[in-house]
Amino acid sequence: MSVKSTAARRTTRGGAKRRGGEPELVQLLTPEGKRVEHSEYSIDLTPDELRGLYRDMVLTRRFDAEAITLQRQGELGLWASLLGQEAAQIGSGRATRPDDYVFPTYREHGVAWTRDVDPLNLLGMFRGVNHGGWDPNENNFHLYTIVIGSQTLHATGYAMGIAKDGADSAVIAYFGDGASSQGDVAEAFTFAAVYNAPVVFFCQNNQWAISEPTEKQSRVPIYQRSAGFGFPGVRVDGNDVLAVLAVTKAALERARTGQGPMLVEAFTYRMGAHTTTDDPTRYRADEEREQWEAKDPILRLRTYLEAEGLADEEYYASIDQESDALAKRVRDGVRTMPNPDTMAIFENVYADGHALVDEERAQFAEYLASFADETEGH
Ligand SMILES: Cc1ncc(C[n+]2csc(CCOP(=O)(O)OP(=O)(O)O)c2C)c(N)n1
Ligand SMILES: [Mg+2]
Repeated sequence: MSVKSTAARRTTRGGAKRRGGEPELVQLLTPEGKRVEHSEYSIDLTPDELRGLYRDMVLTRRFDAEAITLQRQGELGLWASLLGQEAAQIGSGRATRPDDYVFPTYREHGVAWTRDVDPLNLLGMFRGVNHGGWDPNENNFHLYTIVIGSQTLHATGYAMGIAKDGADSAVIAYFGDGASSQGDVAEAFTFAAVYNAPVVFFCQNNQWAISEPTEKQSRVPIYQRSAGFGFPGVRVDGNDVLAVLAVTKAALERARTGQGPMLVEAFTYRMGAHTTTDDPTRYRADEEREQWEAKDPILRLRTYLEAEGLADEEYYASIDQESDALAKRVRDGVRTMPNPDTMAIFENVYADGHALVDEERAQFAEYLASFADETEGH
């Protein structure tokens, strides 16, 4: 795999074209599945690597669909689907190295997949049986973060730390278009720029923050906002896994080689609801979804693979089989997840204990014991 990037510093105005006449959006695979070149970003993948990206996206989508079903069956309290964002997540996740550190939001199931986090472990928090479900340091994949934008600060602090340690790895922070309006993100941009921190800010712009459209977040395309902080930004077609991979690799390499932070805006669309508690038909037009279905990231790569003769029916059948097996493992696994001990909620609040927590623990134990008396009385 090879990637090249020349200075991704060219600033652009809000129009659809860059000054050089190239589209504002970096694209290497058109929605019709045609391979195109870009003057600043390029990538050369082997057939195995291309098929691997397809497999990653299909399995991630299947896992996601299974999780939605499990929520509908009452096995999960909530699920935040990534439907439509597979290329943005797989492309960027596959751009990372094992020694890089990833700070996700609550929706980075595809990125988790690329970091070898067992998909089953992502479900514990959504089932309410744990607060995370994986060891962040095992795969350098931080726990999911629901406080919008806060992980960009954690990522920046971490990046400043590894830079001081002299490490040659980088950090990537995921966030949404809505999060880009948060003060935390502005503060993270400031610190990252001033300290030249090796961090890539990866914004998945799905054009909505629940029911709030992107026009309410920014008067300029999101990728242009980094310019005011003093570092470059680029907009990539978030439904083009090749372009996302090329751009993110270049941004991470830039960070690793001491050139500081970069903002990558992956322009995409989540075809599903914000979460399983949301009904997007209340605020989004059906035609909008239909337009984006035509840009489906998986279909796009499949069209290309087929046109190039890189995959046959046997290959697709094997991926389908693998998807079925993953879905079954996830279904069985979630249903048999052990419930935590009720008192466990008081653990891990403070490393060395705390008088107030001790008091609350005792009160709660007494409260639970009061039910035992009632049961005995009947
Ligand atoms: C600090 C904070 N404010 C509000 C919320 C409630 N909330 C959860 S998701 C969300 C929208 C986030 O939109 P965006 O950043 O675009 O991410 P997306 O879910 O679209 O991927 C909001 C407001 C929250 N979790 N944290
Ligand atoms: Mg959004």
